[in-house]
Amino acid sequence: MPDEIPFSYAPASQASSEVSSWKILSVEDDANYRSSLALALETVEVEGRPIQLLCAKSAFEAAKLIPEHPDIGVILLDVVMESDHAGLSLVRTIREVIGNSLVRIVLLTGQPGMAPRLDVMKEYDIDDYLNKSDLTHDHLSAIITANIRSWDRSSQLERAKQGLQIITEASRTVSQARDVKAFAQEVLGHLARLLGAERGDIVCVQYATDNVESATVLVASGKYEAYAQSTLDQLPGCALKTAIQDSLSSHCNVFDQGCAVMNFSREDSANDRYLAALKTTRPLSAQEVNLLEVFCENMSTCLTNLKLSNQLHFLAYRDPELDLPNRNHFLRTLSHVLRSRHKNKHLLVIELGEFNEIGFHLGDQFALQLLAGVANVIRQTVTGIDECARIDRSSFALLTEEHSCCTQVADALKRPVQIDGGVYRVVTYAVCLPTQAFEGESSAQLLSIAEIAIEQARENRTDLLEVSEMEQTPILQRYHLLTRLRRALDNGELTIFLQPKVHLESGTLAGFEALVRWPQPDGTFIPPDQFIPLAERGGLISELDLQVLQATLAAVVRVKSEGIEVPISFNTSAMNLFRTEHFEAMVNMITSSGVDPRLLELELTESEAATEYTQISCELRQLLDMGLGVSIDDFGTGYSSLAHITNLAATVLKIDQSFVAGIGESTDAYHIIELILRLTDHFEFNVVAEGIESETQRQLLQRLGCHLGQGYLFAPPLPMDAAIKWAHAHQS
Ligand code: G
Ligand code: G
Ligand code: MN
Repeated sequence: MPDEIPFSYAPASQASSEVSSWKILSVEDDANYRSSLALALETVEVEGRPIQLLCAKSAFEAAKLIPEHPDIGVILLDVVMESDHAGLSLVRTIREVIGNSLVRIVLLTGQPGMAPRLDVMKEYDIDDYLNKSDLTHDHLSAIITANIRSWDRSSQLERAKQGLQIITEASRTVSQARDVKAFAQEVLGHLARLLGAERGDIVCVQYATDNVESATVLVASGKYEAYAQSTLDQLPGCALKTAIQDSLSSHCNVFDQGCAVMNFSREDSANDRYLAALKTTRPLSAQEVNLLEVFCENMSTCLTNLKLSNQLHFLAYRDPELDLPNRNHFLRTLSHVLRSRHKNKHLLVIELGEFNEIGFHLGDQFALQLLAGVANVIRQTVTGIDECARIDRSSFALLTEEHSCCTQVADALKRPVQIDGGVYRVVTYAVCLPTQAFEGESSAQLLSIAEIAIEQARENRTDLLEVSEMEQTPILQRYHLLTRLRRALDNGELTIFLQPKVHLESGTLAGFEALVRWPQPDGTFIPPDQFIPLAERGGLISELDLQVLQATLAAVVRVKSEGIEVPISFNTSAMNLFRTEHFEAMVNMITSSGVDPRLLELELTESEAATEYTQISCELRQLLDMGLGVSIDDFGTGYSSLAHITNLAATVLKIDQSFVAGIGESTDAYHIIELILRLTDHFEFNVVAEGIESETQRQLLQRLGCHLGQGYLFAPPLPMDAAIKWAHAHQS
């Protein structure tokens, strides 16, 4: 529903003046049929715009074309081409490997009366079908129109969503900036991303209301980069300078063709004011202007908050958005209680569900109002409480004497919440712990136990989870595992195993992958899939990955001293690369080790958090420039599809084990691997197949042109000495 989006999107005709065409792709191996299709589409118009027909003669040709034309709206797909399965395999490739979930797929069936089964349409995410013999102009036109309209609508929504996501993210990172300059630097990056560029021609200007002539460029990027710290006067005369001057005299935002000037200062703010101005080579669309206005509004709020937090020391203990005590304050109160004789209290933590989603769809402001509504319900239900604190973006904590208060709050939140604009139903999760049962834990520990329990409550959709049976809850087990992992990291107990990567033809050594192992006193190992996700959630993943890197560097040195010179790869959770501190620590560690960077490769593994890989392109490029290899793990699953990585700085793709496992069994898996290999060739990636377990798999992969692999067929991950022995026996 468009009305629910916090800004309206403009119809395409308004967005730009020229009449562009809709792109449709026909995938069809029958030349006659292709030309009759072209003829039939010649006169079709949708919303006054003509159709541009692209053609592919095979599934492979199509798979190559689609990533190059992300604006294809509809694909007319013949089912039977190179093989009986070519059409359906291509659908999976489009959705999973190329990662295009928006394009509408219309299946063309050969025989009259042969509709594809409903379950097939659903499984393969196919939108419609058309009988080849039934190609009347009217029928075709109706199907094309309906599908183009629905694609147009969903891609506009998608763009709006991505824009809002960037804005939400911007508010988050910008709020962390400690001074105005860091703030402005963040703004540059976010603005560029909002307009879909890596870097933009952007300036941030600081001025004083009573002395506009004093305006100076605070930070700048793109072709204005050289003017950082200059006065505005020194900027050469250009359309952007004129637009900035317009804005300075009118105090308004200016959007004129390719120029946008956004004034971040509020009417009531102090004499210091800030604006950002950018210039694009093309006219801004109505939708972009809308987004920029929302961005400006948000940044103004952030700027106000930044100034406030700089000025007011007590903000350290107060949540400025809801004007409630914050996490720090609550921790102080909690440790007070734990140390006093009145420890017989109940800790209640409450989370508002889907807070981020509400923010994306209905705006941060609305989400915040709902949150405030929830806080009001809590405070009205529980009287005489010490405090109700906002301990995280979407959660509250409080302490009560009476256990019955906890159930009362949970019950009260089942009723709609009243906020300014009306009443709304909310989903909340709550956790209640008797503080007495957790003697010996610190306040921070107790609060993290409650927060891990909240995750449990969210998973099970429990509105009130009672945590009392200490030893038995999986929550506590996870918590204790996390504590042990912390200790294992402190004591340097983690080690690595090395799994060989081989040349498939000869079976000789091509490299190693370092895989973390956590040894236990009884000689067993806790497998990484049990503690990596925990480390990611528990804030230990950066430390863990750095220790593994340190061990990998040592392994390179050791292996080299044995006369073996092959690269060793180390895994890094994608979420780590989003953190500057981690990235810098990683680069420092590599540089100061003196190890030849060409003997190192970073394997980027999918994190729990959904990530926008393009945001880390810069970091990956820097590693490549240093000489490291960069490889994308588990390709074809989750977020690592072509849509996310074609523009990414990487050298290697690792085909996920699940595809390799299916290769001998399903034609589908075979075709997908074939397509991945031909596509990666096209995009110049090297490919390593993971999880090769049988000779058949190895031969099929080789036949498809895959040269490198890894798996139990050759060797499992091995301890250092065994790996060196293996290497000597399999040297090229
Ligand atoms: O070995 P295996 O069970 O060894 O590994 C399971 C998963 O854990 C793999 O997906 C692998 O990518 C991941 N993994 C292994 N070692 C590390 C590491 O050092 N850091 C990170 N982030 N992930 C790792
Ligand atoms: O996701 P990543 O590629 O980093 O993980 C490698 C994982 O695959 C590790 O858990 C490793 O132990 C495991 N592994 C390596 N070779 C094989 C294999 O041939 N078969 C299976 N099932 N797992 C494998
Ligand atoms: Mn890996």
